[in-house]
Amino acid sequence: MTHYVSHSRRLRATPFTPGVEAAGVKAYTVYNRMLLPTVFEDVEYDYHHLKQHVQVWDVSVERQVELAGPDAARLMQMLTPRDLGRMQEDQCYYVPIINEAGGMLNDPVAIKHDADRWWISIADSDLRLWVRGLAVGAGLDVQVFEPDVSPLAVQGPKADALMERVFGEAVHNIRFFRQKRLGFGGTSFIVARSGYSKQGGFEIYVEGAEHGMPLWEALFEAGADLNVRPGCPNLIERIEGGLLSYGNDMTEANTPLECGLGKFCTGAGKVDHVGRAALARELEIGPKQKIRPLSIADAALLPARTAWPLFDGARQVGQVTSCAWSPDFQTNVAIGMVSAACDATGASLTVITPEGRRAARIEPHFWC
Ligand code: THG
Repeated sequence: MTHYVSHSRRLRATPFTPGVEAAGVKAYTVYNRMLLPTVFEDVEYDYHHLKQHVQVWDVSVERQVELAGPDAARLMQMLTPRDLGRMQEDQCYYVPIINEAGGMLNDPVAIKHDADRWWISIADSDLRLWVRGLAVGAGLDVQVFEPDVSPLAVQGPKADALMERVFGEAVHNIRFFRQKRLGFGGTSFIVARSGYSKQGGFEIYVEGAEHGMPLWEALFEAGADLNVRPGCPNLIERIEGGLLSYGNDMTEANTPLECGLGKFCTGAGKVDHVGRAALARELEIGPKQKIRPLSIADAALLPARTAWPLFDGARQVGQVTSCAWSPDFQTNVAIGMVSAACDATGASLTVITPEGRRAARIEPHFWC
């Protein structure tokens, strides 16, 4: 199956699109109404390279929702059950965002500039509208808008080496999910140790689209002998690592407890956030289903385009939401939403895939 993408203003390009296309991007997906590369060489080649070297990723689709004003901190805490009370000004927090019924609206990274200014680095849903609606409804003194910020990720085992060459030794002192403002050319960017892979690395929040290509070019020039390549979030690697994909592995129909994000609900019952009562109720009775790592037997399966029903004998106990063949583990690695009644590790299940019925097993943990 080969298709083309029809371009228009509605499907936004990014500040790095000229670099991505000159490098020969082979496929895109659409995320937050913007282009997200998914393949450069092929998914398996990109996967091995990511685990061995260093890649530069155009993740501009991680759009920022900026909260600015005297009520920014109050609004930010209304949005999430994670307790933000002790968050330092150089920290980034992975925060579940839920509606009044406890349903997941997004699973972004929050960046605190100071009490009056925050960025929410969003997954694929129109979160800005919800945030602005809440601000208007509650009569808060805060601006809510999408700033001209485009994240560029540097991921892989050689990310520290490459980043040092462009931003200096200060990069080594940035701890996991912390950020520092570092100079580049005549400007400076927030650089965080974070990113949508388990291989380590950084995200550079590029402020001002005009700075995109100069930074892209500087990274490729500095990294030639490190075998730097353009890359993108890799389906195989992110499933092995258990990194969730909003819209795929969970939707508004799921709660943070179902998604395994209970450990981020540190403010449950303590702070005032939308969905507090619903979350409290669920904490008492426990989630009815949970995200689980699954392996699926036999030959390589094509990626899932729909949820695949999962059975224990004749009883449906859930669905597989993401799947890929893992060259390193020589099995199909998958993420599924499985009934809590059936979450015994090792449970033998059956999954109905477009390529037929397969044996599936709940794994004790994700692969890396
Ligand atoms: N970085 C930034 N923005 C993002 C993403 C990102 N926006 C979209 C999407 N990714 C949001 N979803 C996630 C999912 C997982 C993580 C971050 C954002 C993540 N999780 C780590 C984990 O699960 O191991 C660590 C979480 C923690 O310990 O705090 O990194 O990638 N800017």
